[in-house]
Amino acid sequence: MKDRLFLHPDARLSSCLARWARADAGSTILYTVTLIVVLVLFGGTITNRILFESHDAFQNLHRVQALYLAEAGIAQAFKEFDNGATDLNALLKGADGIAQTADDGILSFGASVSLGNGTCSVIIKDNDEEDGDAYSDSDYIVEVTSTGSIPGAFGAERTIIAYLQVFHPPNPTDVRGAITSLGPIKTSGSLTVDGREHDLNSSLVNNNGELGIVTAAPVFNQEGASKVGGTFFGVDYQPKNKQQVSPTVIETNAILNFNTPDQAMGYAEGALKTIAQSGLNGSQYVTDPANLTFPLSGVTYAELPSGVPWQAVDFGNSSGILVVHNATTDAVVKNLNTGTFNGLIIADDLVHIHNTILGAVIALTPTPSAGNCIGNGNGDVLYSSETIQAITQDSIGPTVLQRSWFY
Ligand SMILES: [Ca+2]
Ligand SMILES: [Ca+2]
Ligand SMILES: [Ca+2]
Repeated sequence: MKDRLFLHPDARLSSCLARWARADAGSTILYTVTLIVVLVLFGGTITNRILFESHDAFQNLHRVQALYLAEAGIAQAFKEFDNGATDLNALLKGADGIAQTADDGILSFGASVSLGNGTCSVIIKDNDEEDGDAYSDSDYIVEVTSTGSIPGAFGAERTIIAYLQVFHPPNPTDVRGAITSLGPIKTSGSLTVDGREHDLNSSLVNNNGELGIVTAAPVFNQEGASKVGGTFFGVDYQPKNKQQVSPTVIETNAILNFNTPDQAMGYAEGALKTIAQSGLNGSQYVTDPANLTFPLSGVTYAELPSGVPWQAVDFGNSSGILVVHNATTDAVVKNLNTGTFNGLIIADDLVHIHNTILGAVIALTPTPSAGNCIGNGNGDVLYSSETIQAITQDSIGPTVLQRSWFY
């Protein structure tokens, strides 16, 4: 008889439990391994995500920094143009004066400047003004490209292109007197013409001015109680009447090398009109003075028809460069009765200054219409190179016309 093995119920139970335990141990390992795999995958995803986010944050930070660097380059170019006369044509060709070489369009601070943890690179080019010549500027506008760069794996580069309009400020030494005229001049009434230097507040700056009257005509007529003063070779002469005036502050038969307002300013012909028409800094261009808005600022260009004088002017508190001119050099502005004008007035035919002008006056016609009388009332023409310079910088200094950002 075959022995049959009978297990005690407790033994069966423990055997069962052992099997279960073995099975359980296997599934626990599987479970643990699965969990580890899930955790590794999940952790990896999170780590990747964190890394990605931090790279993204870095890149964003660097993009912002690069944009600021590009802005700094535009600001630096602006500052350079603002510092004084800038010969755009010379700049387009670079220091070697030759077109199409490596230094073309590089400003004084160089092609690239290190700033913070990056660099900014600035280059100027002529804008497309349809003259077919990228090395000859004819509209005073140049294209400034500034690129800010942050180096490295998560670096960034941003570029700004700005169009800057740049005009030469006049050299005040070209304005040789409080009143400079290509024609004969007569002063009468109690007009005061003072070529001594005055500051922006009309206060006297000693021994630093120009002549009172400079005229290309052979004779200057001083009449009535009108007074003329000025500075001759660094010595001031107070405004005095005809009997007491120092002849040194009056120059007759002066050689004046200009016939138009642009020439008087040293600009290319047409520049002042272009600025006036652009509306830059309040500039205005009119053919009828009734259309002017006061107070004047920037360049005001009144191209008046012959024989139609602009009369009885109240300047209010005007400033800038006022041009009254036409092609036949006989535009008339007459009876500048009230208000103040700070800056430079260039007129073909200027009759009767009765207001206060701080800066200087230039008259262009060799044959004034009204008996050459530039003033017969209570006017003051106070020479101020400081005002001319400041006003011109403000009126027609460099201006950003337009900007574009590139990424
Ligand atoms: Ca060059
Ligand atoms: Ca050109
Ligand atoms: Ca241009």
